[in-house]
Parts: sequence; C-alpha cells; structure tokens
Amino acid sequence: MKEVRSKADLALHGAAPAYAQPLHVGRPNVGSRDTFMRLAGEIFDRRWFSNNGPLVEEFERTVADFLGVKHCVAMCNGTIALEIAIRALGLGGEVIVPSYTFVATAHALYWQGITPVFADIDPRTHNLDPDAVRRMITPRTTGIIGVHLWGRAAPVSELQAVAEENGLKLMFDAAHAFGCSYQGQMIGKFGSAEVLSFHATKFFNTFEGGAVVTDDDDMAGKMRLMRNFGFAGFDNVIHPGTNGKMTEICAAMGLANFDCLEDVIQTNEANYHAYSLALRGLPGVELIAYDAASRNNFQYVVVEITNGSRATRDEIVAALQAENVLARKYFWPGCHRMKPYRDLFPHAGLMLPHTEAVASRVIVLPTGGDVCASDIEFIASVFRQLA
Ligand code: T4K
Repeated sequence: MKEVRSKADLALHGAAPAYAQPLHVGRPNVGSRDTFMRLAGEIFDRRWFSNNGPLVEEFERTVADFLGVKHCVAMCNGTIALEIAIRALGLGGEVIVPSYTFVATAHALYWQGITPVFADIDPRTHNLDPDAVRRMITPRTTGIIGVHLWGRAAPVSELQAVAEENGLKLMFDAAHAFGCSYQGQMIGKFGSAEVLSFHATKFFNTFEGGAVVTDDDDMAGKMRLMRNFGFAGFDNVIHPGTNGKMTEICAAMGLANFDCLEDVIQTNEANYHAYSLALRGLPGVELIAYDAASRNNFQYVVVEITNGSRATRDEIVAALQAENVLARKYFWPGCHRMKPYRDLFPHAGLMLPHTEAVASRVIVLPTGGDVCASDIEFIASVFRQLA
C-alpha cells in the first residue's frame, strides 16, 4: 500500500491508484484448507458428488444444531432456497417485502408470478418498518418476508404481530444473518422459516449455497421433495419440483468453514472497531451500529454519508474506487427503482421515502481477513480528505 497522499493527489485526479490489486467488499472467508482437502479426497473416493450425499447430510445437521432448529434443508444457493421456501409456505398474490434489500428477495417472488409489494424501512435500522408494512396490506396480501439486513435482526416480534392480526404468513430472508442472534436466540428460529445464503461473499460460504431452516416438519418434508424434482425414490415423483440440491463439494467447504466461524467474527469485529476509531468525529460520516446485546457477524461495514459531509456519497465511492478500493453502494437504488419493478410500480418511491434516502447514503467498505489496519487507515484518510 502506498503512503497517504494529499487530496490533490487522489487517484481520481490522475495519480496511480493506491492499490495495484483491488481491495474488494465480499472477499470469501476461508476456513481450514486441510479439512476441505481431506473431505474433497473422500468425495472422489466415494464417487458420490450430489443428491443428498453424506457430507450434505452432515452439513445440514451441523447447521441445524448450531442454530437450534429442527430442520436445515441445504440448497444450491440462497435465491433458490427463497423460491422453494416461498412455494412451500404457499405464498401467492401479493407479498410484502422491503425494497431496500438485494434484488433476489424480490426476484424470488416475481419469478413465481407473485407480486412483491415494497414497504418502507426504519431509517435507523434499515429494516422493515412494521407500520409501513401495515399500510401496504391489501385483500391480495398473503405474507410478509422480513430481511435481517446487514445481519441486524428485523423487528421480529412486531412483524409477527402484524402477520397474526391480519392472517398473513411470515418468513425471513436471513441471507446476511448466519451466526447472528435476536433477543438471545439465534436467527433461524423466527417466522415459519428463515432462508440463509452461503454465497462466496457471505460471512460463511459454501462457494455457492443456501438453506432453509425451520421447525415445521411438514414444510421441511415438502422442501426436500421440491429441491429434488419432487422425487420420493426411483421413478416416483409425488410433487412438482426443481433442482435446488447442494453438491458434496459445497458441503465440504461449509464443514471446513465451520471450524473458523468464531475467528472470522473476531477479525470482522476488530476491523469494525478499527473503522469506528478511524472515522470517528468526521462530520457527515456515520458507521452503523451493531447491538452489543446480540451476536453479530460484522460482515458488513456500512457507512452513511449525511448532509454534514462536504463530499457526496457518490464522490466518496468514486474516489475510493479510483484507488482500487471497490467500496459498494449496496443496495442502491432499491429494488423498486430496478426495471422490472419500476415498470410494475412507477410511483413506488412516493411510499418509500426512507428507502430512497438510505439507499442514497450508504457505502459498504471492505472487511474480512484480507483487510489490515493500514488498509483501514488508508480508507479513512480518503474520507478525511473528502468528507
Ligand atoms: N437475499 C439477500 C438479502 C442477499 O443479500 C442475497 C445475496 C440473497 C438473498 C441471495 O443469495 P444467493 O442466491 O446469492 O446465495 C453479491 C452476491 O452475489 C450476493 O450473493 C449477495 N446477496 C449480494 C449482497 O452481494 P454482487 O452483485 O455485489 O456480487 P459480486 O459478484 O459483485 O461480488 C462482490 C465482490 O466480492 C466483488 O467485488 C468481488 C468479491 N468476490 C466475489 C466472489 C463471487 C470475491 O472476491 N470472490 C468471489 O468468489 O452480489
């Protein structure tokens, strides 16, 4: 890494970028390579690569025990896991979701002919606002999907109350929240089901992967059928289905990564505190807080740029990217402004003022094992020069 330069020298103004190789948001966390290689060797020896192999079964038990849930149904990715959970739960018509989320939450509904109806968020938590959810309920509404954005729990109890009062089903997109807790309980226990993503960029990865966790025996049974074309034994299809299976090599990665969960949290938490110190006191630069009473995985370092800053969010992102620090504007511009949903609801923004404001303020910064103290100091220096 180069020495910190003056504002005039920022790469934006023609100097070479500080990093020859990009510093990414979402670098995969890697656990025990020895465990992975050993398990990969066993896969070759067994010649059993997919279709509910022994490693997938072990992985499912490990995840279910870790979260304290009855069932973990492992899948090929979080998006398919969402789609299958949505079908198994019997959602249809309209389902209320936040717009401020990764687009997969909305796509998983729309792809199945269900209308995602976007409700606004609480600007403090970036999660669904239960009152905004109430306002979006119509006679066609069948359910609510809460998202635990950044691993911070959605308002689970309040959303449960809204669902019960209105006869709606409730499930959660917990793609960011593996290893996090809410009121003393691991996320994974809430609603009818929760959906995890184990994508490479997530706190915990299986290269690609996902799972639905639930205490509901009936739903788990249906999802096991659905992820394997509805097969119940050779030649016997008893349910419509798709191919949502997790492979053995992905389960091996998951088992190898389990050994390092706590180490990753420690690294992420240390980075988070280093960012917090380095950015402290900068006007208009606010690092989002994690609730000290909950377990967090600290996978996302999320900064909001507010009016006090001299530079806009986009100017800061451009300056960082020019230095090869690939900071991200997650989840800009909000699902409702993406073409498929803009076409569906051209004026949705009128109902989503907090979503629009937050989406225009957020920068997500690199963290994980690839990021060291001097990187954080450099990134903070870019903020200091601009903000
Ligand atoms: N619900 C929510 C709330 C989600 O956030 C997501 C996924 C889902 C559902 C769906 O789950 P999956 O079907 O994905 O399991 C990334 C991820 O692709 C996506 O999984 C994730 N959310 C989202 C928040 O972030 P992009 O478009 O930013 O990905 P990409 O390819 O730009 O990768 C981000 C950075 O990570 C890159 O700068 C490079 C780095 N990277 C990426 C990969 C894949 C690596 O260093 N190594 C790698 O192998 O969406």
